[in-house]
Amino acid sequence: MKELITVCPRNCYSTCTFRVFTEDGRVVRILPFEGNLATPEGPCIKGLSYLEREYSPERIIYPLRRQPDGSFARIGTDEALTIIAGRLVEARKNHGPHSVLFYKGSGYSGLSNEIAGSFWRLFGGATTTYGNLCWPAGLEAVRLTLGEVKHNLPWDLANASMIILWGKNSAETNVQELIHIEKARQNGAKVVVIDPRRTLTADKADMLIRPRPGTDAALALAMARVIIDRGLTDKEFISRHVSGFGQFAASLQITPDKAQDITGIPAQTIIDLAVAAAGAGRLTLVAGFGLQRYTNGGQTIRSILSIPVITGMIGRPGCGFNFANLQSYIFDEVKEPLSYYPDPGTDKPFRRAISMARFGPDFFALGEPAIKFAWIERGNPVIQLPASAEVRKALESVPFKVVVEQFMTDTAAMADIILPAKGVFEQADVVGSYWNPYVQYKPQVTDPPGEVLPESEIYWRLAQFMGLNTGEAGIPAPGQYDSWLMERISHTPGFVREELLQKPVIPDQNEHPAYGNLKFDTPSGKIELLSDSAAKLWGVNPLPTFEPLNDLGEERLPLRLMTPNIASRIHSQFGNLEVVRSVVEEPAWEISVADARSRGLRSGDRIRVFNSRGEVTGKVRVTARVRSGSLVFPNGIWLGEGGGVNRLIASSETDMGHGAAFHNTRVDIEKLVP
Ligand SMILES: Nc1nc2c(c(=O)[nH]1)N[C@H]1C(S)=C(S)[C@@H](COP(=O)(O)OP(=O)(O)OC[C@H]3O[C@@H](n4cnc5c(=O)[nH]c(N)nc54)[C@H](O)[C@@H]3O)O[C@H]1N2
Ligand SMILES: Nc1nc2c(c(=O)[nH]1)N[C@H]1C(S)=C(S)[C@@H](COP(=O)(O)OP(=O)(O)OC[C@H]3O[C@@H](n4cnc5c(=O)[nH]c(N)nc54)[C@H](O)[C@@H]3O)O[C@H]1N2
Ligand SMILES: [Mo]
Repeated sequence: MKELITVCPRNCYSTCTFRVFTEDGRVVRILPFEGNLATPEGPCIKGLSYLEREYSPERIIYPLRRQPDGSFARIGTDEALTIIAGRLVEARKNHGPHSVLFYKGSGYSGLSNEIAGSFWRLFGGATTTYGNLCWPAGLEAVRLTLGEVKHNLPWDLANASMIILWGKNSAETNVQELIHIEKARQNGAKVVVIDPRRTLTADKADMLIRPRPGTDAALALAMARVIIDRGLTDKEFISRHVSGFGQFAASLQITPDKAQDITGIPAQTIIDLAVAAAGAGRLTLVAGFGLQRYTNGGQTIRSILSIPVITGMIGRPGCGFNFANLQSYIFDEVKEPLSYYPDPGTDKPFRRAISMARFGPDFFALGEPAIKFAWIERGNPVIQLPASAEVRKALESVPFKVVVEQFMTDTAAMADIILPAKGVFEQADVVGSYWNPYVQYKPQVTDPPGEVLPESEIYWRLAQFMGLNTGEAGIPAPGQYDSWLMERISHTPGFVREELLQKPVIPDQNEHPAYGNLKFDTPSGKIELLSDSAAKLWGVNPLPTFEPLNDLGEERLPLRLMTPNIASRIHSQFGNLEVVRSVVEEPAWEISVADARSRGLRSGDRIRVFNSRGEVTGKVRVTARVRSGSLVFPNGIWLGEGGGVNRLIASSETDMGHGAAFHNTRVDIEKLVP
């Protein structure tokens, strides 16, 4: 048996390291790698399921072409690439390069993804997307306040005396974080969860606080007011390191009583929580991504962040604000937060871009040239983008579509040609993370099956068919890929290449505790509670404020729709695997006991969920885990399994960062008679 150390390249906080064993070129076993202090217990069920995923009989391993009757048939790789190259050249010649849409999702992370950008640049540009479905409102809120987006090492949580998991469901979306939270608890720390749902994480906490969705800023600002009114701030820290404190303090209109009306949390609970947080000594506040997927998401994160700021809990062990840690995310464009926004000055010649959150309306507003060719990789936009019915219509209007995929997803099913995508073990790469501080090398472990080619090679071959000169373009020839990767790493400061090939490496420049030198890369050089940039860039109040949710014209609908992530999937991935199906319940529409009773619903009943945008049908599950007034269904469920929640969701952006305000949605339901 051969053993290698590798890493899971999914878009997930944890980015687990694991040991993989092969026999006769086939992966036979996966075990934890204890040397990664963030993920010593190894991967979750999804990582373990790679044993099945890579060899699944449902995997697409040959190029497929749509037939006149709508079915797919296998074709040769050269034939597929010749057809694609011909279509690309034709589109560019007749309509210009911007008639080609390049859409990339978040299905795979690794340095090799850069090669796609090199190809489309060499092609002469394309229409692409800007913004992001995931986290940009929060990233921008943290950047505006602290200058950079980083936090302490994951295992530093063990040093905290109080941990507030604010809209973070670690037990499902970052399960390894619980290892460090459990250590803190053993050391006597108190753990509080703030989430409208009674999550699996809440089951492991000392206290659960359940605000109405989208009202967290009111809760946070009321807490800040209590802390200030009672003289519990860190005055020296504020005078040295915080800009705008006076204006912030003077602006706080939300009393605990008022916050009770807005959030539904008793005023006394708000006061007690504020006093406990200010007196904790070592408070780490961990904010998830779910609560910033609202029209007020950026302002919400700024409001919550004010609590560790005014109590001086920044730049010390056991303290801080954990949203994302981009210190090892060194290869991804988001490192320069504004660089992926449309920049008419520099970007236009190469790129025409539409907002990811507003994909449907922006697509139809594109003007000339219209999209004649779409290339989709690493993503499943037909079900993961908001207003998905419009997204489908947009893609239906495109005469020729290529999807690079491992499985027959709802998006792949719309392709004219499907190119099979590489599996996790089939190409070497380097992977960063937004939580795990390590940069990790992912060796090639097995050969790809069938005619699977990694994207780097698809692009190189395609360029040859099109007569493009890849020489200087950063698109390595097949035999040159490994040296391309090593060359690329060698430009990154703080790397010992040989060490990286052996085990995960924390870059030299990793700062711990984060902001330990108390230097902040903001215009004032201080932490900015008052941010002129926030007002200038995004048109929001320069101070953190509570903004009631914009209900997008559907105020009268009774239920707020929440579409969180679940343990058994990464968004739309993994749900098709036998091992995953064998351990999880079928997805169902979760509703509170009170809302179920008033509608005469019982678990197992079928319902129609609807609003002005569309409808979805499915089974209900009545549960005490859901707050009354909310309806919960996970995102990522395929259409054939009863998914399609994004049909109900509007294409609206968050207040900053061009994120998607998925959770602003209101719906109504109706019992279906069997
Ligand atoms: N197993 C698994 N792990 C994952 C993923 C996955 O799909 N599955 N996805 C990965 C990716 S790409 C991402 S972006 C992250 C997502 O990780 P998170 O963003 O943390 O996950 P979500 O489930 O969207 O939201 C977290 C919690 O926020 C709560 N929430 C929603 N609205 C509010 C609100 O208004 N106030 C408060 N206080 N809480 C609220 C939800 O109930 C949920 O429990 O996880 C990563 N890890
Ligand atoms: N309603 C609602 N919708 C949401 C969210 C929500 O909270 N609510 N969350 C949003 C968030 S946070 C995110 S990050 C997005 C995620 O949405 P997407 O970015 O679309 O990501 P995935 O659903 O993970 O799908 C990725 C696809 O990539 C494929 N893939 C995997 N590896 C490779 C590879 O190496 N090459 C290629 N070519 N393909 C590969 C997988 O098979 C999978 O089909 O969804 C968003 N959608
Ligand atoms: Mo995400």
